[in-house]
Amino acid sequence: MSHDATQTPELVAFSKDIKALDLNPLWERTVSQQPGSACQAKLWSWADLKPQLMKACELIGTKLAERRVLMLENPTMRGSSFIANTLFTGLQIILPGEVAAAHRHTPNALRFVVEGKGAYTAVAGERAMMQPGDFLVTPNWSWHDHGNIGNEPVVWMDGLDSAFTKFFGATFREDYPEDVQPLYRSEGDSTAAFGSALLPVDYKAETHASPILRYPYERTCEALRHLYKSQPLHAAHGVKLRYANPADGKYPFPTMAAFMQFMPKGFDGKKYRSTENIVFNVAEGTGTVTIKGQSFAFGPHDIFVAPSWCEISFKTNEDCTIFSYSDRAAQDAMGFFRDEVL
Ligand code: GTQ
Repeated sequence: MSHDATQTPELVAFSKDIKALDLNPLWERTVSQQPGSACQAKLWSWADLKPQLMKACELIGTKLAERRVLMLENPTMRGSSFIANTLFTGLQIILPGEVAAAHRHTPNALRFVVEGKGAYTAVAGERAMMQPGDFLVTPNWSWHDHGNIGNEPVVWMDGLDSAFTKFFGATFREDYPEDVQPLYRSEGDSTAAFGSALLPVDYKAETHASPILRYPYERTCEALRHLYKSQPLHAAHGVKLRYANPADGKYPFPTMAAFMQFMPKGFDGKKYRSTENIVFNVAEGTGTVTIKGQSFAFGPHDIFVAPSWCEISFKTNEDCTIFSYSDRAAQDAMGFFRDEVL
């Protein structure tokens, strides 16, 4: 129906009258009923990020900052602290000898290790050393603290679903009474119990998050390399695997999915789009990504965001291994997820 047909003097007067009651006619709806969001595609280069992280180290300690994190904010969402409607992305740096004190919160968090060795995260009584390329899980409401017992700065990317808790009005946080939580499991316990396609015989999931604390980079790369040699490439993704919650085969979080993909040198991928909001972090390799017609050259440790329903395609100059996370878990659970290769 044409807009004009709904603009008779009677209807205009009616619309005006009901406004006083905080009512609006659906036939004048201005909100778009199409996929996609107002968010922008953007790439943050490691060349810009690293110096600012080092500068932050000179200016503030982890005692004062609690977490020394630079938040990557979508230019269309200034002041929100979010990189897309549904996702938070931070870059965290911790210096040798520093501790990021124990706390817990209702948002789930993931870590993707970018650079440096010698840092650990402790989650619910178990410590895991973090190596570059590792993907780590911090289930919601679990106590967590981080520390660096090595001799170089360590940087990782934090992905949180805090946009969800904010949306629902369900954000809670608490400090642990000590800086460092007591450890009551041995390092490697969660890997031994859940990390080999085996489960403890009477295991019943207590949370929706994966019981695996650390998904090591070497094992992920081994799997990708094997499949690259034995199977045809996906036209848009190359070889792409999703990190699984071993307890149910679903996602590591009820909200967020995480992935690693391998695209060989010279890969010229098809365009793809999905309803996911996706954040990428380049583990290895260089190439060009085109998002909604905008091309970005990328290299190791660059971070870029592809908002919902943006066409995305990859071209590589070298073998590329790229981590990503998205809101696909939540969209799948709600039946909203759609995607297509174009
Ligand atoms: O390491 O616990 O980027 O609580 C934002 C909030 C990291 C963390 C962030 C957090 C953390």
